[in-house]
Amino acid sequence: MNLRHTLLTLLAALGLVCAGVLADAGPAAAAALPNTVVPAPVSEVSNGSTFTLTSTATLTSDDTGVGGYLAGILRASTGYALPLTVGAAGPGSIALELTGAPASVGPEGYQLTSTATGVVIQAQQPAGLFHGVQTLLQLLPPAVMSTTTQPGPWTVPGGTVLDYPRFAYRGAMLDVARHFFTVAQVEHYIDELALYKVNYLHLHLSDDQGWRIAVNSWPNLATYGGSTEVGGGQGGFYTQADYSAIVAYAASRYMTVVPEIDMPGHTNAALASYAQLNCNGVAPALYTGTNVGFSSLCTSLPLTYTFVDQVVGELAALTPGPYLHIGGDEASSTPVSDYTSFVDQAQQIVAAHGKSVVGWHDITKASLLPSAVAQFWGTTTTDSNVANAAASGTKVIMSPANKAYLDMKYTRKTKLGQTWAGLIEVNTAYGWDPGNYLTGVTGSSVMGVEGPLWTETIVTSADIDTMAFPRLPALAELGWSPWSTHNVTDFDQRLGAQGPRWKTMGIAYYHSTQVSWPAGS
Ligand code: TNX
Repeated sequence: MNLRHTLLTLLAALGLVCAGVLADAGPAAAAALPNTVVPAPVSEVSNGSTFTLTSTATLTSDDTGVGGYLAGILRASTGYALPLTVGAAGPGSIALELTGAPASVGPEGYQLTSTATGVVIQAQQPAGLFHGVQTLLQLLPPAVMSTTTQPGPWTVPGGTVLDYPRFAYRGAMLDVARHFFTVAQVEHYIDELALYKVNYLHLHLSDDQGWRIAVNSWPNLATYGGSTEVGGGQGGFYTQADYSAIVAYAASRYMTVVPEIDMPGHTNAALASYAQLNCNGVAPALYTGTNVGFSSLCTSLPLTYTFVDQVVGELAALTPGPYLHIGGDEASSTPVSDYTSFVDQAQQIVAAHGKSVVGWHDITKASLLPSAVAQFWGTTTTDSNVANAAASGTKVIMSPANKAYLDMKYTRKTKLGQTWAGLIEVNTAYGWDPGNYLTGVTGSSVMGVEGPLWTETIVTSADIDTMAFPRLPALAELGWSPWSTHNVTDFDQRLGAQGPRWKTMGIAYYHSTQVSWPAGS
């Protein structure tokens, strides 16, 4: 190819690009908004205008909490006064309204309209306003997430976003048993999860290595059973007031806490705390290793069920959400008939305390109550017990370990994490359809998606960040966005747009080479 030919080709390409730009610039063009929002909205249409938030802007909100949340973020980064008027949201540069939303948005969805003069978010419930606010923040420049004053300009592309979730359950699990995390650390993670419209926080509150919630009727569980963790550190536990603080904080981010007490296996910390819970009456030593499957509650002992009833009773009383998770996984030292009889009784106890039972999918070996929910954590795409349970009405939360486990390494080089379920790069975490993955578990059998973070190797908040970001947003998108939006190239670009935000917020994310990160992020 000679130089003249190359030049001509370049000029022709430029001409095409310019024509494309011009064609998109007209206000009437039904172009998409800039590709920055995760999870992908149901629909978005540009109107070609731009709104700029200035120092004289005002906020109005029909909901105090959501208005205050948005004002807090915007005031910190813009340095503007942004006075907030609550109730009877009228005109305001940004208005959050509990009227006017189309019926299709449901309890969690919203409609966002931005024009040259302002932004209006309409929803049927405060949760929808909150999710709409997350979208608005992602339409503003990344510096909006800064906690110190930044220069701006604070522009929002003009257009309309109509949005609502595909699944009712979009969860993240944090294992606070293998390593303990403080209330402040959990709240920090809640804030990060909220950015991606996650609405359930599952707390794995007990395991062989630690019991993390104070139970008044069995005080040694926390004071002794909570006194260590993997590797022999000092562990810790939540007082009931601490736990309630987490629940309230989560609620302020429209997130429901699902507490888990893992039974009948994964119970060494409890068995070590009370000799009388053991079949032989002898308490084992506390455990700080990482083996699984060696401990079991004594399923033939009547006291075991008194214990379960009292623990579940106290936890249910502290938990406003509808679910209580009984674990039930890897009970390899419990004979199967003892296991199923234990699950039968445990689910009745949970129901008697007014909650729907959730368990790892191992519980589908038992015959379950209609309200029971199974959480699939297998690495296969067929499981006959789960399929049979789904056929009889059991709802399933999808957490396939080789796709959704946030403690798996990204690549062989990842320092943290495990490999037993495989390596999970970003596109692997994104590349499956929760609604059409497990044989016999499709459509309305699928309640949603959850990303569990087991913490055998996870010690700090930075460790949490590295394993959860960017895979958690990938799972959050699978839980929220319609399958019709699924497109890996588009996703990697939208995910890349989050990089500068995470950098601004100090989120120690993994710089996957699969993602198109903008320069400098
Ligand atoms: C399996 S998955 C477990 C956990 C471990 C995890 C580590 C499941 C329900 N149980 O006890 O922490 O693997 O990846």
